[in-house]
Amino acid sequence: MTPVSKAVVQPNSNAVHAWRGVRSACTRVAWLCFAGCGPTIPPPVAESAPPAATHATEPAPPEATDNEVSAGAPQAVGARTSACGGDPAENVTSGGTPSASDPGERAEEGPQALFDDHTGTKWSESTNPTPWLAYDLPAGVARVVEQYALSPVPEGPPARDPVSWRLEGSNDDGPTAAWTTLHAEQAQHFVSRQATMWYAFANTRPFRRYRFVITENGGGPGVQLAELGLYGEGSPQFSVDDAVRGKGIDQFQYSPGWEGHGTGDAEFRPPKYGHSSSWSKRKDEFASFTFEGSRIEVFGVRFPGHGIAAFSVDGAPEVTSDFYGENSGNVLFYTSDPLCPPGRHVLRIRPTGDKNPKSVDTFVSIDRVRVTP
Ligand SMILES: [Ca+2]
Ligand SMILES: [Ca+2]
Repeated sequence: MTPVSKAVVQPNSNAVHAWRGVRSACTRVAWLCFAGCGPTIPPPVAESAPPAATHATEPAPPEATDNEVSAGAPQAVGARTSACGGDPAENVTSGGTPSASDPGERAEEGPQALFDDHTGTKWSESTNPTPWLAYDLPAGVARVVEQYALSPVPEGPPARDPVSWRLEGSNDDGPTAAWTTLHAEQAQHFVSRQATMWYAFANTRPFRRYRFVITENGGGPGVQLAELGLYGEGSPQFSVDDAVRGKGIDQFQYSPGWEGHGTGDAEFRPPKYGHSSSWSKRKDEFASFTFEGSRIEVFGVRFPGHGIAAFSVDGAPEVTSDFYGENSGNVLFYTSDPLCPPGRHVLRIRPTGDKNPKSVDTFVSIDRVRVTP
């Protein structure tokens, strides 16, 4: 196999995009999606005690290490799915039961936080560098998983990121279950704290249980992870944080009247996706987001001092939504109509300067978008 690496530094932003691939005879690909600046990665340490659970009594499937790292939307596995006559790839982590080798540092930092579609919540444990976490599908349900996504904790540190791991499946119950290795990776590093890394692998077998076994972390105490998504065949939905800026696909552009974009407001309620938000109250200021897909959704921050925003795709008539609320919250404020056939589109968002009479101001605050391919 011949490793290939390539990196591009985009002008007019701090974004660094890089991709590297390893070619093989495998017909599937694994891929990573990211944007932003690369963290400093400390050297790894030697692996400590392995997970207590049993492992791999079934033969491993063919090697699936044909990796590509790219800036942009996840690459579809199998048939393309979209909002135009088909559902996106199913995220199988719904209605089941998560578990982990170690309890979270805090009650809200247990494994359930990995499956809430929000990078402002995390699974965190402070001592074991090689923990495992598992997801049992609802009783009687088995699904074929062919791709998965990892989102880092926005504020880091990289020393607590997973670096090497294997993903396993099982149809057995109990602590002596036999696990089949579906995919394994080594020496992986998030390129930015807004990164989501996507991997795909060849699999045709449905499993009731999936387990993510971390075999190496970044050298620090314990492991943290914000999200783990397990997907079937097709094109999965994906989120882009408001802090991912640039002139390319799947990036935000803001006119000068917008503020924020940083990743340092973790302490402010409500929890923000990526621990960042972008806000403006000036009606002549625009935020725009270019994407390729069939639907876009906008999540923002509800607050007592927020006003009314206007949304438009490709210059179509605007649709308005009120960001005011008596209590703060993280809310889906806009869902586009299906954009068929899937293609390239530009979303624009602006504060209207109008507000609910109960609101004390006219701010509009964006947290993230979710794109349906
Ligand atoms: Ca989460
Ligand atoms: Ca955000």
